This record gives sequence, C-alpha cells and structure tokens, in this order.
Amino acid sequence: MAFKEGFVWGTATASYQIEGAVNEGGRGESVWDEFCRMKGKIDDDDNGDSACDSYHRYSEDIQLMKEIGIKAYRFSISWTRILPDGIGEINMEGVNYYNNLINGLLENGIEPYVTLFHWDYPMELQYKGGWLNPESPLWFENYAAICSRLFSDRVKYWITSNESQCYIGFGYGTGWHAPGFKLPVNQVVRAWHHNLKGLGLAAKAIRENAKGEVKVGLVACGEVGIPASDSEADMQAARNVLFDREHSEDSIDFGYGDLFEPALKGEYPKSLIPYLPKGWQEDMKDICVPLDFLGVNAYIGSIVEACENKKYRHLKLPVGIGKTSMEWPFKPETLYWVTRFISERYKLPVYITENGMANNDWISTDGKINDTQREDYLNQYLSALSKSIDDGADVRGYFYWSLLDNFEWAYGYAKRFGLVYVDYSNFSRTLKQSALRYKKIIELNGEVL
Ligand code: NCW
Repeated sequence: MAFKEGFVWGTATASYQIEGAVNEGGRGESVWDEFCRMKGKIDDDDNGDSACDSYHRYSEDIQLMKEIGIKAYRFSISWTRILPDGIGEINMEGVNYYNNLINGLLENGIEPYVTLFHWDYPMELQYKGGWLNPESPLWFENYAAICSRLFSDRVKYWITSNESQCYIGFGYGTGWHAPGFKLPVNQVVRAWHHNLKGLGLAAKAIRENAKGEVKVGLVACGEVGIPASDSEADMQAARNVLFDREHSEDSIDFGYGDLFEPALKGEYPKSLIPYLPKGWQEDMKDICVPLDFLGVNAYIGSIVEACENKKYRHLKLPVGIGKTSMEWPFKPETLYWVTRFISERYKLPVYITENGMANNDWISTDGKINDTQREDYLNQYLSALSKSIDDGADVRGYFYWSLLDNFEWAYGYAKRFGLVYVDYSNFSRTLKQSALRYKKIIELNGEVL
C-alpha cells in the first residue's frame, strides 16, 4: 500500500489570493496592492481587494475542509497584517486573525502548515529596495522570529517561503508579477541571493524562537524533466532540468535546484555563479542550514532526452495533448519523476505542497459543478505519486492547490483552481464534484486510485 497510515491529505491557499479585506484589521500595503493599481498588469484590471473574503469567512472555509475530510491546511501569513511596515510595530489585530484561524483549524482536527512568505511583500520595505537591499534578509529573519514566538506553541509545520522561483523570476526578471521589474540578470541573481539568505536566517530564527516542536521546510517549483526513455543518459538529462539548468545572459529561468542546491548542499549551480554579488561565499553558512522537509510544487512536466553538447534537449509534446486552462500539459508522470528525483537527491521527507489544475468551471443546471476533468486529474496524478512512493520516494503528504477558486495573480479571477467554487458576486461557496472525489480518496487513504 503506497500511502502509509498518517499520510497527510491537505489543501493550500495564500493570503493575498483569498483574504481580501486589504484595508481592514490594520494591514499594511503589499507590492501586490500597488501592482494591481497599475493599468494593464492584471487581466480585467482586477485586484485582490476582496478576493474570496476569507478574512471574514475563514470559519466557513474551515467547515468546508472538515466536510471534505481534509487533514492539513497550508495557508500563508500576510507579512503586513503582522508588521504593517514590514519591520517595527506588531499589529495585534493581524495576530488575532491568525490566532483565530489556527485555533479554529485545531479545534476541527486540521493541522496548520504555515507559509511565511507567499509573495505579498511589504510595500514599505519595497521602497527600501526589497530583496535587492543587502539588509533584506534581516528584515525577513525578524518577521520569522516574531511569527515563531506568536504561533509556534500551536503550529508545528513551517515553510519559510513559496516558490522564490516565481517571486524573483517574475517579479524582478520578466516584470509579469509584482513588484514588476525587468532587471538585468546580475540584478535578478542579486535579489535571488538575498532571498535565499533570508530563508536560511528565517529557518534558524523559527527554531530559536519556537515554543514547541517545529519542523521547518521550504517550497520550490520548477520545470520537471520527464526522461524520454529509461536509458541512464536520458534520466540524467531529466535530472539536469531540475538541478543543473541552462541559464543565459538574457534571462534566468529558475528551477528546483537553483534553490535546493545552495540551501541543502551549500553550492550554487555553476551557471549562476557568474551573476552572484561580490562576497557571496560569506553568506553560504546562512543559506545552507538544516531543514526537516522539502515542499515541492509540481505543475509542469516536459519530455527531455540526452544531447551531445547540451545538458538536455526538449522533445515536442504529443500533438493535441490535453491542457489545463493555464495551458499546462496534462502529464501525470510529472508527479512520479519530481518526487523520485528530489527524494533520491536530498534524502529528506518530501511533501507535494501544491499540485492541481485550473479548469473552466461553471454551475450546471443541476446546481452542481461537474468538473470531471479535475476528478480525473486527481486520480491520475495521485496514481503516479503512489507509484513513486512504491519505488522508494519518501513522500509524506499531498496538498491540492487550491481549496478555493481565488485571485490567480496576473490572470485575475479568470483561472479557477479550487475544489470549491466561489461566486465572486456574493462570495458564496459550493463544493465541486472533485471535492467529493478527493473526500473519497482521503477516506480510503488512496486505496481507490
Ligand atoms: S503560477 C504558479 N502558481 C499558481 C499560484 O496560484 C500559486 O500561488 C503558486 O504557488 C498555482 O500554484 C503556484 N506557479 C507557477 C508554476 C510554474 C512552474 C515553473 C515552470 C517552469 C517552466
């Protein structure tokens, strides 16, 4: 049986994508508030001002999770609800909001998994340069220490940050996400380096300030290489996609290894070294610190083979391959390979901290949301996961992204990832058919796949 007893069946969200109430409870501004005000940055010029209104409806969300049978909830803390200016005074209204959320989860038998940074970076710190400022790691360390002191009596599982690949890559490199910069590669890598130092310092601060047992991890995303054949050469090409990517002078497309190699092995992939800021070697002791688990967000797999003078070569995907509404190909083996490669390389417990699909959902005339494609996505991706566990990958949990349809960053509300349908005109919530499928899978600990 692939899924051992105690396998963690969860779901995930992020503060800016669901909370709304941006001007309530003493919250300070984040870079996403500012970015959404710039014309043309977000589809339909939407914003997260109201999102799913979870700031007011978190109790209802907890009840929905209970109904689905969810065992663990991964949510993020909004930095500026705790520290409106990013540093300085603590805002007790924000603290109370998360206290209520955490207490509500525990009362309902749901384990909280807290992410400290899921992209809503404090605007006041952005004015000081954000992650380009060499002091930025210390600001994050301070915030992490405060959260640990406030919540670690009840929160055991801590994730320092979500997908730095996207935050720095899209926020400082392509300009597609907040704060919206298109910087030269050496500046992007400078921000990357400071971010990594911040994550290391934060991991240490969480432990040093903990009031109970804590497990600390971090979450990466990236392209997953699927080997074209089971030859050793193609397998190595696929590993290179994850751990040793090709980077160019014009753009950096960060992958899993760009984060995990320095954080866990204390070494940057060679292709990043030319762009690092002076004196980077000094910081490696802060970047590479002990971690208890790895969070893997897995969405996009591509097929690769070995190639004479390159680290890998992409093959064309089959003509007419199914795609989600994000245009991401339907490739269940993605979960097999990503967990297998990451587990064998780093030898730490792995959690799939995000996986899921956006679908073109609506309420049918029978009042149901008949998202059969998402049901099948769950079946097939989880079957692939069970196979990798059978083959030896140490995977402890799976968090479906996302509990709710929500604000999908630059796509606004156009993409629906939820197990629960949200009607944004009145914030009413309806379980989709996939939520019922997930409930069944959880009840039988995966023995229905
Ligand atoms: S866009 C993205 N997302 C979505 C977002 O809603 C969530 O906040 C993120 O954590 C859903 O999950 C994440 N991630 C980008 C994944 C891209 C993987 C990199 C591929 C490189 C080719």
